[in-house]
Amino acid sequence: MRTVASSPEIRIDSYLSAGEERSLAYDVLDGLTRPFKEIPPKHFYDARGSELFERICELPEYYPTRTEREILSARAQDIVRCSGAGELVELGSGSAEKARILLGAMSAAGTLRRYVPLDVSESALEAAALELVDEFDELTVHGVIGDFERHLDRVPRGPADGASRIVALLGGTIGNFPPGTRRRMLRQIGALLGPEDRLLLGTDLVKNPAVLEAAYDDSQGVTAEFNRNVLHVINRELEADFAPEAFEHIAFYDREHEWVEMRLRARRPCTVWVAALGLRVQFAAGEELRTEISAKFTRARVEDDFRAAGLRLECWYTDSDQLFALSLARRL
Ligand code: SAH
Ligand code: AVI
Repeated sequence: MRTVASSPEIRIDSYLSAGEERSLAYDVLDGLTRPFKEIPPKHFYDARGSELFERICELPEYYPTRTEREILSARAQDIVRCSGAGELVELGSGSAEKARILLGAMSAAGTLRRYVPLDVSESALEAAALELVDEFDELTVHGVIGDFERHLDRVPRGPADGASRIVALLGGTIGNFPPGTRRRMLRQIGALLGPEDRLLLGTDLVKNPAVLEAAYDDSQGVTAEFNRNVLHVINRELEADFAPEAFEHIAFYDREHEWVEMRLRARRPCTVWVAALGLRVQFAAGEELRTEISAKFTRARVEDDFRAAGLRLECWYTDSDQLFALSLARRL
């Protein structure tokens, strides 16, 4: 562990560095030598990837961010009143733009104490911490730079006086895990909850495939650039020689699995050398590399996943067009 920042208001601990490079190396070695090539989506998010994601959130086609923000703005008071929480833990916090809404409601209720963001992106987490302590006088931030698949046990314990907390996983990020991993993650997140704590989970909902496909293949090509960013990350971190423009961005809705899949398709045959791994990888023309799944949910699917993870749905909040949902859950 390395403490990246320490002041009366902000402490940031990092569990990445050497461990993170190893995780990318493992994922590349494992994922690019499979019969169907695959890289997990967490490797999109270096500083450039986090900026591209912020641009995606502003796109007219990408409805999840603005819709979840609207639901939160309408329901934040309810959520804070119902939980009495004074602390917000946010997994995959990014720019913390939605946390700001919840922290505002806690501040108005007079309960606000601490924000605990956890993210792989150091740049996004540091910027968010600085902005938030400026905005809320009573707030302290304890940030954790880490991987929520490996470092949930590094999330600091809840307030010493037993005050309750909300653990949030927003934006539909839970949908980026395959179904089995998703339930395992929910169970591990559930282990962070005390009896009075709540999980706040954002899930994108099943809808017209045309709306979904446009959201992941925008007309300005920002999502395509975000998708190809993983190749830039591998080039830089593992001394590889991918030509990102030789790969076409693909996004389609898989009706059977009810998820959007993003892939990169080789426009021509290519051979890639990954120097740090001593690995040569061949792509045939048209061969695809899967870079992300983004599962879409129904209320029944969320309830089933909660039950399987030892949680129960307490409140279900959605928008008038039923595009996106926020669930408040607690331990069974
Ligand atoms: N919660 C924000 C950001 C969602 S984007 C929102 O709702 O808009 C997903 C975020 O999760 C990014 O900030 C990314 O850096 C982070 N992330 C992705 N995989 C992660 C992992 N395995 N561990 C920790 N953070 C991760
Ligand atoms: C972070 N995650 C929930 C986004 C999603 O919609 O699955 C990532 C994303 N991929 C393409 N656009 C946005």
